[in-house]
Amino acid sequence: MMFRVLLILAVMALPIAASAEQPTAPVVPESQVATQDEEIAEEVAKSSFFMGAELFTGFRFDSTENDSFNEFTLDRAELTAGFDQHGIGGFFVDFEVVRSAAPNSLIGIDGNSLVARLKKGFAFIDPELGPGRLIGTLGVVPDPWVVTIEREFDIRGLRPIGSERAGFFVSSDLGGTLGYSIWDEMLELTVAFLNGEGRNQIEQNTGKNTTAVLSVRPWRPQFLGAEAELGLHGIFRDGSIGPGQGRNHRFGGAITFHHPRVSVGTELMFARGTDLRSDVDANVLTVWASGKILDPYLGLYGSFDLTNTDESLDDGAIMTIGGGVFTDVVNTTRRLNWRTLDQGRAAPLQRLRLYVGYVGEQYGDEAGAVPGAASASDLHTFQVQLEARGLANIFIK
Ligand SMILES: [Ca+2]
Repeated sequence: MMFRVLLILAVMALPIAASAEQPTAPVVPESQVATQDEEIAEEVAKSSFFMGAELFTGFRFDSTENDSFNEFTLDRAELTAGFDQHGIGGFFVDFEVVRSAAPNSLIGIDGNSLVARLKKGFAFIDPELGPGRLIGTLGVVPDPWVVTIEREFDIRGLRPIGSERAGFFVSSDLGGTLGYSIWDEMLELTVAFLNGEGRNQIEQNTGKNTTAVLSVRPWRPQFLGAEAELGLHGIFRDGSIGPGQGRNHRFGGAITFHHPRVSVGTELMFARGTDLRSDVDANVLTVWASGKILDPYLGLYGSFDLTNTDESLDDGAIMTIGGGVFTDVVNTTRRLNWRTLDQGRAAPLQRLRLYVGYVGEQYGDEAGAVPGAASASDLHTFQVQLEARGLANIFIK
C-alpha cells in the first residue's frame, strides 16, 4: 500500500520535473497577458459590467467487475453577470444548469430536464481599509473554503476539489461573509455565517454554520516567465444541518502551489457529522498535480483521493486514482480583481481545454458498492472532457 502511494506521488511529480527541464518552451500566452494586465490595471480604476460563461462537458465510459456503461455528460453550464465599482463594491449573479429530478429518480420537469437555477447571487463591498482590504458579501454566497481552494485547483474542469467531491461542502449557501486581507492577499482571513442547508434548501433550524478560513501566501517566486504562489490554508467550521440540528463540523487544511505552468497541492479534511448522518465521522485526503510539458499543447495531470467514509469502520475507505493528458486550445491567465470570475484571482478568464484520462475507484469492503452497480467494488472510467471558460468586461467611463 505504502509503495503504491509513493509510486502515485512519483508519477504525479512528473509534470513538474518535465516542465522544469524545458525553460525554453514557448510562453507566448503569458507575455501577451502581461501587456493585457497593464491595460486592464488602468481600466479597473473605473466601473465595469462583466459577463462570463463556463461549460464542462464530455463523454465517459464506466466499467465494473459486472457491467459497463457509457454516456455523454454535462458537469457544468453556467452564466455569470455582474457589476463592479472598483474599490467600493458591486454584485454578482451566477446561473447553473442542473437535472430537475432527485437523484435515483427519473421524474423531474418534463422528464428529467436540464433546468437553470441560481447558484450564486450576492452583493459585495471591497473598500480599502487601513493597511488592507475589507471584503463583505451577502446573498447566495460562495463557500469560503471551496472558493479558496478552487482558485488554486487547475483541473476543476475535470473534477471538483477533494472535500467537495467527498460531499463535505456545497459550493454556495445563503448567508454572508466578512473578510480582511493585507499585503496583496499574503494574509487573508474570511469568516462566513451561512444557513448551512446549501443552496437547494431553505433554512431548517435556528443554527447558522460559522466558518473561519485563514490563508497565508508567504512565497511568490518568478520562473518560466510568470509568478508562482505558495498558499497555506486552514479551516474550522461549526455547523449544523436539518430540523434536528445535527452536528456538521469541519476542520482541515491545504497546501497549494500555483503557477500558470505548474499546479500542485494537497488537502486534508475532517468531517464531524456529514450532511446525511450527524453521528458519522469521516475524512478525505487529496493530492493533485498538473503541469504543461509543451505549453500550450501538452500537459499531464494526476490526482489521488483517499476518502474514509466512516472512521469507526475498519475498511470504509474509497481510493480514487486519476491521470491523463490535456491540451489547451486557448488559455490566458490574467490577474484581475477576485470578483470577476468566481472570485478566482488566478482563474483563467479564457480557456478551451481538452482532457483525455482515466479514473480508477476502489471501494473498501465496508464502504458500500459502486453507486448504481450493486456488489461491484472497482470502477474504471475512461473520459474525454472539454473545459470552456470565458469572461468579458465592459468598462464604463
Ligand atoms: Ca442552519
